[in-house]
Amino acid sequence: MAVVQAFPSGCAPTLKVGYETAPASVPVSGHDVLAVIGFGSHAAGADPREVVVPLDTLDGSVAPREVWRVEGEVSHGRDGDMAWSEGGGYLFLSMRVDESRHDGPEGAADYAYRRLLEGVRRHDYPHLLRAWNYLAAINEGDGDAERYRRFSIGRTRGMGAWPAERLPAATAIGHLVKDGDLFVYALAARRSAHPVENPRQVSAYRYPRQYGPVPPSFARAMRVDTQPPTLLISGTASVVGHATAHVGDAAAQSAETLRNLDTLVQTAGLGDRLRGRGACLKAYVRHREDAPVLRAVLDSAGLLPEQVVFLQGDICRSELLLEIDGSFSGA
Ligand code: 3EB
Repeated sequence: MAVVQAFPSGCAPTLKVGYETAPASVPVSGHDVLAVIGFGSHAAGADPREVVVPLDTLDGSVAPREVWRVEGEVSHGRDGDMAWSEGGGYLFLSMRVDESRHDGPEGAADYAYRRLLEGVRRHDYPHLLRAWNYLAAINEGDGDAERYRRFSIGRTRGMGAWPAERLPAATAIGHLVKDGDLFVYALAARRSAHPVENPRQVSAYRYPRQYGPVPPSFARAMRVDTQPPTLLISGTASVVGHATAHVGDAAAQSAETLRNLDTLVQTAGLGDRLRGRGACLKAYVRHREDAPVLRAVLDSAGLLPEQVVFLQGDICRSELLLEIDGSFSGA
């Protein structure tokens, strides 16, 4: 008789992500919970697995929590200012950095990424899959003084000699808390995954000089060979080649963003487009009034309302009106 294996050989361990609706006051429960991401202005609880990102929903509703579950027992704790949780082949790390103690976004990002890389090494999860970054006033400052660019420089410096072909998928979004902290959290794994680039776009780590002194350190997506596979999708916007497409036109930016998402799903070999089943997305919208047009585009693509959380946030290029990130499992 065949031995029952926890995972078929050649597969990555189970990773589940989904939105769960429960009041913020209800603590995280379940030994299989690796991470819980809440959105809003409430404080995070004492559990090191919990992060609360200071972004509000566009309609004033309470955002559902994004819950990451693994197969197996999760242990968790804190190492100074970094929270960690690990189990089932995955590691989650999170930090909240006061920029004023690091001389601004550049120093704060440098510090945060040094700490994250220390964490992945110490816990021995060498494969960085996904990183999320939320910082205040992301578009403040002109040209290379823009806070996003300063953040990006610091991130690259903090990552040191990390090779481009091993960069994680990422998100960088502006939150609206004046002088608020830099929030950084990341998912790493024991087993390697596959970076996916978008053939419609120049890889971000090869962006030309006009977008800043150093190109941003991220992959467009990461395919994890769970069964079925999981695609961790970076912040995706109306960028074609390296240029912003459809400046000032939220409807056209929405459609272009969806084309980019569909292309990532196809390129990763997960089907011909991003369909409702298996999607868990966050839609970041700069101007509240642009939310309905984006929602209409996502609806017509077959995405279900409960699979998309709409958040008010600023995008890292000031001409970008909206951005979508998340995960997709299927095929
Ligand atoms: C773009 O496509 C939009 O700096 O981590 C998207 C996702 C963007 C992640 C990052 C930036 C980042 O260039 C910007």
